[in-house]
Amino acid sequence: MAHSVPTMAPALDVNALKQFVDPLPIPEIAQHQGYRPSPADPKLNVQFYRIQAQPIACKVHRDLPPTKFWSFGASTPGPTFETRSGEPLLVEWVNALPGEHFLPVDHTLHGAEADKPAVRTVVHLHGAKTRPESDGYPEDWIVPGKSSLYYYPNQQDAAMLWYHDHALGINRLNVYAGLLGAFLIRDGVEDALNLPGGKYELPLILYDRLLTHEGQLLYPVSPDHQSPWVPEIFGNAILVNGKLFPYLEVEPRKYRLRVLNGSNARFYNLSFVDSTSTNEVAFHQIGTDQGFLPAPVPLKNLEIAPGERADLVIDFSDHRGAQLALKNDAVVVMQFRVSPKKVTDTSSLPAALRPVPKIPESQAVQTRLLTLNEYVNKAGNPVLLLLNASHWKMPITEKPVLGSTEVWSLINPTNDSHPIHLHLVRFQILDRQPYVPWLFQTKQELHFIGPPEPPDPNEAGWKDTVQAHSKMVTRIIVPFEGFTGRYVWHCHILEHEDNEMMRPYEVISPG
Ligand SMILES: [Cu+2]
Repeated sequence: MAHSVPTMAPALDVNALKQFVDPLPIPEIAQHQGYRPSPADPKLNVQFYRIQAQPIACKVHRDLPPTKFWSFGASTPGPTFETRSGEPLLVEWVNALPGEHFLPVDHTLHGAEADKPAVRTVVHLHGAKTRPESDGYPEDWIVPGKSSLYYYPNQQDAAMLWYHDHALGINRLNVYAGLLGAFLIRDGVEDALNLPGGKYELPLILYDRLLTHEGQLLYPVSPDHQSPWVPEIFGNAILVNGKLFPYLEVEPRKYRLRVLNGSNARFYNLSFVDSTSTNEVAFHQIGTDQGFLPAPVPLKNLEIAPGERADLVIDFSDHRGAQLALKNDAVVVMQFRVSPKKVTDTSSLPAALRPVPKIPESQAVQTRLLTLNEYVNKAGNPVLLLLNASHWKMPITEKPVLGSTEVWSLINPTNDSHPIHLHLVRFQILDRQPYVPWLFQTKQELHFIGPPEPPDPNEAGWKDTVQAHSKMVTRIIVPFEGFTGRYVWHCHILEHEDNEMMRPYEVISPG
């Protein structure tokens, strides 16, 4: 990234900390508190959960004092929901936070003006097919002392979703504070695959944070006191399930790792390295944002952008007694300690997972050309980001018809890759093609300078977030299924999203 990020206070030298002294925490499974009538069918009772956003303090490393966070429940990440496709549930999302924010609110950003309450929350279940009133529309925020009751039908394929704050203008601060957690949907297709399960299936929720010498969260500010917003943030500490440099004792057998990039802005390039041989260990990706790929994809490294998920299977059986490091490029993130004792592994890595039929392009009734825009000041620093040169408050321009399929061409003239997420729907990536940005900016001409590149094999499944690369046109094909109403699409770099790189869209009824 080209932009330098100024900081307020001296940051901790994380490399001075001892590595691998804390075991990897596994977030607890969310427990329901009885049953309530379903809003879809009052004769039917569904599981009811109550999850509270609250301040906590917890240790990210043995040798640091407890860090202040905001979390859903007693830990951050919050509890993991475990549910099955077709089993609906209700969640009462409670805001039990204090009245003041502990991170720097920028009152010049849309929705975060000085007359708005400083602390606001609204929860979005990323990847869920829900009605608009339960989707966490960024303006549907609530203040401390209030709660919202959200209904999740879970009428969708097995996948790892995640819940996080989505409040307009302060979403980046609330997620950074710790308001996120995982949500697993399971189904019969998954059951039949005999993948590693139980204690052999683990979430790996990655996010980076900037820590001070006192081990507290630091959110950097710009030199402009009126507008502290910064275009991106990169932490000195990469946490896994909330710990810095954790270790995990594993058996020499297959494990299933559910990876989520929950960072505000950091893209990861992950690999597993055997400390004795320094060789990168091969693994398989079996699923993406919206569930299983057609077949396992062998990988040596995984590129994952903010908001994306990857379902991995790694086999430690050839590494008895060894230590493997999970690395982001050259940086160590965590350690796997493989026990020397031989074990029997009855789980499978099937050659075929499920069919993912390619949507023919001819099915699309409309193609939308949508630009990703970055505006810089005289010093060359970004000050605003937009989608299709439109602000949040401008009238809705994207109104797909329920049941129809569209192609969205994401035209990216900026120097950054932007992970673009659409609420409600799942989609497939058609291709990415390099083009000449100035010809499009001046004459609206799409002049391509290379062939269209198909998605990588590990992206060729159902997605809800796509990396729209710099100087490329990224085309996705989207069936608009589920519900009518107002949703959003946005960049999942949270600093971008909070500074207008988000737009409403509306699914309308046919005829
Ligand atoms: Cu962006």
